[in-house]
Amino acid sequence: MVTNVTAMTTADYLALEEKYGAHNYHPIPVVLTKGNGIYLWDIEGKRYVDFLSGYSAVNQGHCHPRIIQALIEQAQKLTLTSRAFHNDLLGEYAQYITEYFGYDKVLPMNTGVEGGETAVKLARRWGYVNKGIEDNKAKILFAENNFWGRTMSAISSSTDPSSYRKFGPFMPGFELVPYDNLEALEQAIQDKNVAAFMVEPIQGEAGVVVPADGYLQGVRQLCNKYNVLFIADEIQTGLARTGKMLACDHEYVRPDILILGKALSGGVLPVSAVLADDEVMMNIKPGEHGSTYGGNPLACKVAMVALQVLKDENMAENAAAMGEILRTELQNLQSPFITTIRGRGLLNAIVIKHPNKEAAWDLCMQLKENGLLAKPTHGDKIRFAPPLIINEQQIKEAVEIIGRSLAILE
Ligand code: IF1
Repeated sequence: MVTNVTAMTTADYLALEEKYGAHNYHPIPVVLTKGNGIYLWDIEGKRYVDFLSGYSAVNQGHCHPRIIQALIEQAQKLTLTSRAFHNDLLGEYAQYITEYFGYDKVLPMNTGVEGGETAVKLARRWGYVNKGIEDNKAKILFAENNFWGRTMSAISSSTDPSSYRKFGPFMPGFELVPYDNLEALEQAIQDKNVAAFMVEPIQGEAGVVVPADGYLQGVRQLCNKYNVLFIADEIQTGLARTGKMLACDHEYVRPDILILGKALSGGVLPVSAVLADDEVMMNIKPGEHGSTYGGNPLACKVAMVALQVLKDENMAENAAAMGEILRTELQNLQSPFITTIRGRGLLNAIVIKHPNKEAAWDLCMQLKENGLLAKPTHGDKIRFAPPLIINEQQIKEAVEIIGRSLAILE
């Protein structure tokens, strides 16, 4: 047992995790102990600008006072009943979130990947009941380089070997099409056994890949034409992150099934939601789907406040404006090592070009030294996604840190 916690160093914390925790991550070696707004503090008291936002779970900023207040108040009253009984917040929450996004019904889950699983089940069921697909023949289409989590279903649709390798056998009935390619989608979607196309409006894990203008409109039209459900995975792109409440809003497109997670709780606890109209949702009857924690009163209360805060503080508008400034300021650095700056709102990535394969990691280490936290992905990309409450002054300070840190690549 650790007795003298105050004396522990960063190295001690790393060693403890390494010894007793599974090695399924390779984190930046910083041990965080406090968060507030756009800032994080490590155990040595050093402050950092958070440019990851818990992979877009803390859009509202760390420990947002209204969200934490709701959490504390509800935690002292009632946290979980299971769905064996009713609780006095689920109905209110269901009304709130369905009116907020304009769908008939919500199905509450916890993690993002459970939201994806739920959407796939809803789509298969709709395929059999409504579209008349022969039993067990339903297909779901996914885009290449998708990411929607780590369950067996999610990795069964993955094209990333580090996600699926040596975890087979895989879920049948999943097919892939290239992302941002409407011709290929039209080819695949004509198959009468296709129930749904599940897609991220901007691919997150793939490295913030923004499709061509008109792609989402095109997806919507093809889904209409061939009677296929459009499932939007907005777990990472939704909730104001890209400068609109939903990334689909950029193209005025309404998916048939909308999956939300991450910032739905402002980073406080896992809360996900699947939204759809009755034609899709009412096919699932009592006993056919659920979760112990899904729809718990603590999650319902926190999610309502987390959503309200996004609107009250105009976070979508701020993300749009600050994203423009961030990308412009990054351009102005004129770094020879940054080949691409892309993104929408405050979901952005840069691509590093450097003879050293470790350059993106080295840059992130230097960013940490200089007080900014970001994480490389796929070797050469770095995601820049600060909380949506960041202001212009803070963006400029962050870019100053980035500019200064780039010097280590020279
Ligand atoms: C990890 C990235 C982000 C997601 C989309 C569903 C889920 C996710 C579009 C599942 C999760 C995560 C999980 C996290 C890394 C991460 C990520 F690096 F992979 F790309 F966000 F940037 N759909 N994304 O992005 O949600 O079940 O995790 O709640 O460590 O696996 P979850």
